[in-house]
Amino acid sequence: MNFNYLRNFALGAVALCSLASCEKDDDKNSDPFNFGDSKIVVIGHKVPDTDAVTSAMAYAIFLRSLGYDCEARVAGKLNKETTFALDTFGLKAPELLTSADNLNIVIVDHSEYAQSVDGMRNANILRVVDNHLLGSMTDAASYDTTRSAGSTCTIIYYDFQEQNISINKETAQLLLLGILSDTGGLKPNKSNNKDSVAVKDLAPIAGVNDVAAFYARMNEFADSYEDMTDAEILVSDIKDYERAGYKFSVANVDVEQDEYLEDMRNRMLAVMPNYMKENNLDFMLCKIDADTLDCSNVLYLGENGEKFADAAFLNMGIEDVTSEKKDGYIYMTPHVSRKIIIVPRINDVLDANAKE
Ligand SMILES: [Mn+2]
Repeated sequence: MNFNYLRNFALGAVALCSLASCEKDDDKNSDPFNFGDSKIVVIGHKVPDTDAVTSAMAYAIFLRSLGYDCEARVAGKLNKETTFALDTFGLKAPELLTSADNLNIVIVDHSEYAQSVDGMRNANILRVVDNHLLGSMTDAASYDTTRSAGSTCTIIYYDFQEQNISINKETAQLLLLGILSDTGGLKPNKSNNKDSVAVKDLAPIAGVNDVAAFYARMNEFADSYEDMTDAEILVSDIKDYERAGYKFSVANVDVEQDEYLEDMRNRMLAVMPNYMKENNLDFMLCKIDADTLDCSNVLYLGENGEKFADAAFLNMGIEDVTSEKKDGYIYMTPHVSRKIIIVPRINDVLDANAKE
C-alpha cells in the first residue's frame, strides 16, 4: 500500500470537501505516523505483565485499522495472570520474538533497552508508546510517552478515540485487561481519571458487567506463586535498567498476608546474589508488598546498594509516605509504586553519583 499516496489523497479530500460534509473515513485512511508500508512488529518488555502483552495486541489492531501491515509479539513467557486473562476471553497470545535485529518495531509499555528483546539497538524503532519515565530509548523516530496514565492500554484507548476508530469487543477486552492489571483494579495511588473513564467505557463493550469482581478473579492469579521456585518468584516481575553508568534491577514481589513478609524477605535475599551475578549488575533492589498491611519492604544488594537505597528512600519528604530503616531493608508505608516512586528516586541518586 502506498501511504504517501493515501495521505495526499486524504489531505486533498479534506481540502476539497467542506468541513460540514467531510466524511470521517477520509481521515481514517490517512497516515498519521508516516511508518511506511513495511511490516511492523509491536512488542512490550521482557518478563511481560498483562499490560505489556495486551497493549501490544491492541496497538497492532490500531495500526492495522490505519492500514499498516502489523503484528503483535511478546518478549517472554506469559505470567499466570495474563494467561488466565486471555483464556477468559478466548484470546490467542502473540508468538514469542527472540530478536528485533533489523525489524521495524513499535515499542509499548517500556522505553529501556535493558528491558527489550535482544537486537533492539539494531532495530528501526518507529514509535514508543509508554506510560513510564523515559528510559534509554532516546533514539526512536516518534514518541507517545508524555501522557500521564496508569497503563499503556489507557494511552492506546485515547489513540482509538483521537483517530475516530471504533473499539470492537476484542480490543475492549484487551485494553480493559491491561488497565485493570496495571492499576491494581483502579487503585487511587496507581490510576487517575483517564483510566477510570476508559474502564467505564470499555467494560460494557468487553462484556464485563462487574468490573470489581472480574479484577478480583484476575488478581488471584497475579498473587499466586504456586509451583514456583524462589528464583522464579524473584524474576516473575523484575525490570532491568541502565542509568548513569550503572546496571541494576528492581524486582517486585507480592505477599497476600503480613505474616509472610519476613519469610519472603529471607527467601528473596537468598536468591538475589545469583541473579546479580548472572546479569552482571552493580546492585539490585527487591520490593516486597503486603496487601493487608499496605506496606513495601525494599531489599538491597550489591556495591553501594544500601547507600543508594538509603539516599533514595529515607527522608523522602513525600506527603503521606513514611519510610524507616530496618535490619537489612527499608520499610515504607503505604506500599509504593516501582514506576512512580522507586525508579525515579533511584535514578536521581545515580545521576548524582554518575560513574562517567
Ligand atoms: Mn508492563
